[in-house]
Amino acid sequence: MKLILPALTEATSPYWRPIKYSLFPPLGLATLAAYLPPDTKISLQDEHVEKLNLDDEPDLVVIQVYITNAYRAYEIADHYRARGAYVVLGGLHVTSLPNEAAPHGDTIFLGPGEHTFPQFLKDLAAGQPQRRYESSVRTLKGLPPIRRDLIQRHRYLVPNSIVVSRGCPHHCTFCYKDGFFAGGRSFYTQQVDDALAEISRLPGKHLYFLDDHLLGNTRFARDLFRGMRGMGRIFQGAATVDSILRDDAIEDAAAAGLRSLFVGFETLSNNALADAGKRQNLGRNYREVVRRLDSLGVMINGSFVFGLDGDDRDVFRRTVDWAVEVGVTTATFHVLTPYPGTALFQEMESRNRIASRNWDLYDTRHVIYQPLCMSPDELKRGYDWAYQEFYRWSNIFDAASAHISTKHQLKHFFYSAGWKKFEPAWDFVIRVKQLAQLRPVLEAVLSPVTNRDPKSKTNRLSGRNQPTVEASSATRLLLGNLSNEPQKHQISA
Ligand code: B12
Ligand code: SF4
Repeated sequence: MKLILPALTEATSPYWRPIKYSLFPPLGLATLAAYLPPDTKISLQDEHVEKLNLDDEPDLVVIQVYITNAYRAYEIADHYRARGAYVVLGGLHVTSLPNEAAPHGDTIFLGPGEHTFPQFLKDLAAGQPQRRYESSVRTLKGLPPIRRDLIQRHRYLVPNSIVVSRGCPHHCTFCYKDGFFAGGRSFYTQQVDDALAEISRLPGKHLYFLDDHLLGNTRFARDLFRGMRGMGRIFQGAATVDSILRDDAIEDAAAAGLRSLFVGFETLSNNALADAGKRQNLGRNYREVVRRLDSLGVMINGSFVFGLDGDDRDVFRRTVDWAVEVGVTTATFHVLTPYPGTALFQEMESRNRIASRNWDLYDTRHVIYQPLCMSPDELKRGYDWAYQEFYRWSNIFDAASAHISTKHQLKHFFYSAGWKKFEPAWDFVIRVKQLAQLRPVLEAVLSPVTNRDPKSKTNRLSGRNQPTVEASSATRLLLGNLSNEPQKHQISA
């Protein structure tokens, strides 16, 4: 039996970042593999990190299809069907466009696979597999332990990725979530004890929770984090702005080892938030979000979307300036992308605003629709500019200086620079298969910060526009001349 995560066509493009694709192993497939009989001979291949062996002759081939790997997934599926294998396809893109996927598979799956895949295996064993399975039973109770033994840990920087919930309680119009979970619950968690058991099975210290919204269920989150205290873990995850301000779950998370958080700010405009159905962000004080995380020593990966209907040509500079000023550690910018199956796609399609159906381009880096307040070219150039600008040495330095403690400043600097400024070094380490050697470095950068640093008195978020003299001079000493860059250039968009 063979399980495959095909790589995206973009693997040959100049934007290809091997490190981004060597972060996480194929968790979805390892989850499905747990339902196979223990004596099955299984091969799990991830094309992002290894060359596929396509000369074998498996009986059953299981392929996971995202939007940007869809064409490659279909190609591999056709190949194995021609060799006589039984091929099944599932995942987000198959769920969005089942009719497109169906001709390439013997069976297709819509939605999460925890209930349908074991049912299919029974039907297959009985010689009566169906053409199509749609998930409706949604529970993570009794989930068998993920087959992590099939994962080649040495190929990933973060082999300990984990999900303890599925979906999200919110309904943003651009998100994959509502389409993927249609026909059943769209947000549910594991039992806390099961989640803790899965965590304790993971070796090492560092974990990355890939849940859409780790604080989506406050009670679950609190119990989970309280159970994790004393486990000596450090971890990263994702949550919404409202959940950070809502209660003290974020403090429990920090006490349990949370060191960096992906936060969906998306836009600084209230109108754009309302348009995108992102009600949970409306009227929230973003600075307060940053201040709270900063006070807990949690670094921020801020997510921002460009091209929402209210966005004009100034949106790029406004966003980057804000992110640098408040001290966002890393920023992930996206060109608004209407994924098929979302409310946004339907809306744009009904207004003839979809400009391309080439799924390879649906990677949040290309403009595949007609924006309202600028041209597609302006949007693309503004997006490129924002990345360049945010990750200029001088801006990395400035953003790092926004924090309260010196240690947080240094961590910010190394994390942000390490992620974006040393691409050739990452490529080399991946080529010589030594990624695992860098895990202790990552763990060191994620080590705790106590904001009782005597040298730190205030920061920009608490009202002053400059970091404390002592703190910034310590950072400057360490960083030397790195920030000696020319003046900021004008936005090209
Ligand atoms: C980790 C992650 C990545 C990692 C790699 C993932 C990996 N190695 O598996 C990296 C960083 C490389 C990445 C990259 C990208 N990602 Co990504 N990623 C995720 C994330 C956060 C978690 C995925 C995960 O592990 N989920 C947990 C597991 C358990 O769930 P799962 O993988 O979906 O598998 C379940 C089901 O889908 C189903 N299933 C899947 N396959 C099959 C097959 C069969 C036969 C069956 C029965 C069932 C089945 O069963 C599994 C168990 O329930 C998701 C968000 C999310 N919550 O899913 C986004 C997400 C998948 N990514 C997304 C996107 C857009 C991208 C990028 C294009 C972004 C970019 N700008 O570069 C790239 C391209 C990826 C590609 N290869 O094409 C979108 C996909 C949208 C879409 N409609 O396809 C998502 C949903 C994020 C979002 N909210 O928009 N990503
Ligand atoms: S909060 Fe995030 S995961 Fe939840 S619906 Fe909105 S974009 Fe999707």
